[in-house]
Amino acid sequence: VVLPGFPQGFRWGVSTASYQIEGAVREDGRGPSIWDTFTHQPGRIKNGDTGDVACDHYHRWPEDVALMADLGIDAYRFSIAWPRVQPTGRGTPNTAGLGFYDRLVDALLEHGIKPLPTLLHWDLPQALQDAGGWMNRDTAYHFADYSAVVTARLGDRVKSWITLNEPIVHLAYGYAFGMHAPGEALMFDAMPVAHHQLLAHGLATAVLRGSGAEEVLIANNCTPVRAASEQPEDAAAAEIYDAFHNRLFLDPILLGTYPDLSAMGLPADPEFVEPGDLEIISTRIDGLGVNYYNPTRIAAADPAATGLPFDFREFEGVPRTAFGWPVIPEGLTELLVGLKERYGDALPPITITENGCSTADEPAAADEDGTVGAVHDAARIEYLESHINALYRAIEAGVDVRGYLTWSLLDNFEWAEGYSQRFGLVRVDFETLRRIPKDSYHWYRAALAAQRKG
Ligand code: GCO
Repeated sequence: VVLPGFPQGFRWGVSTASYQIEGAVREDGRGPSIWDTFTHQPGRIKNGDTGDVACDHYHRWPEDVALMADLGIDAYRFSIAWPRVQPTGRGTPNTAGLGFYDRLVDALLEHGIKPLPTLLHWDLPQALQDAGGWMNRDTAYHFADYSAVVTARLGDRVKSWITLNEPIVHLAYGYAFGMHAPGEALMFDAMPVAHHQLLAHGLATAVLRGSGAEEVLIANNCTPVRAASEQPEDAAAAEIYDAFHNRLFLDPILLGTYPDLSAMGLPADPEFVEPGDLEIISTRIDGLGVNYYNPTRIAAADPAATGLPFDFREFEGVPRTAFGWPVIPEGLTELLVGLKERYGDALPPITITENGCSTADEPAAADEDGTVGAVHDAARIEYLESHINALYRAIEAGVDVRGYLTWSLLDNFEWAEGYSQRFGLVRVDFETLRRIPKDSYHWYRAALAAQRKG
């Protein structure tokens, strides 16, 4: 394995999310989430897949922790299912649900793996959705209360927290365009969803810190935006998209201001932003979680025709993942260096909280040495190696990056794609739920061992 030597203390790990792996959706008092509702609506998810069983991690977690221990990671990012902790999103905590995460945290610590929980990776309790979900400002306050409940139980052992996962994707896919739960297609009338998630993040940051957290992060999906041509219209459209995708969830937190989104119909002073909100939202964070998959290429569009002031264009002549996503590792260097240029001293240390790819791998019938069932996911190894190298170049260029967590430990429920896109270092046979470490697992293990040797 040829990787450069990363700084001492750099954290290596893997990421997962509750609804994507846990299954056991009706056990131990868990309430329904918006993803339970959505996946059971006909036509929403490829092949009619649901997260009812997923990887059955809720029962098989000891095996999964053993896989992580053997992998030799420093940190594990998982998410806590709010409806396990508060089945209706508010009120008395469900101790059985909390107990699951309690045991998981203990097992991780026993193996020297630092737990890095995300408080919400999209699986909002359905009862809160029934009251408007993230369109309703109250959800932000419920989230702060939920954060207090979780830290009261885990905060003695968990010192690093991530508030929300990818508020931009939840806004866009969940509320504006409707391909994710809750399946709303409000277009830019969905903008309160951005603000209320940001408010929730700020309120929870204060709660977490008040109860002894040493590190609070948010995990944002970030993409470097490239204009499709040198035409000024395309450059302007790329600026708008950058403001929407990246700056909408970074400027308020890091600078205490909203970017100009007038081109997307957001007034300069929307009524849902109340006095004092931006101070709460810009509560200092200790780290920025960056989820990176690929850059985005944007051309101008006529909003009258498409409803959008930008249009997505494919990158040409680049390799693609099984999902069809372009593989452009230098986009990661570009992104991180760009963040540093834009935010300067306001940029906290970065952790890559997701990066990975789907591959169409199948277990091999039999290898020459007689091994049966190995999974030769060479494309994933190449993806990881090139992106980790790109990350290193950003560090060399002076960006403060403290960790890299790959998406994902296991093949899992990939949202609207169901089980058809496999992102795991470990293959999951969704018939038998058997785990099979892929070649990339063995590669990552060797890479981490080499880092430890220095
Ligand atoms: C996220 C991501 C993950 C996905 C991964 C591959 O929001 O954090 O959507 O949950 O599985 O990004 O698409």
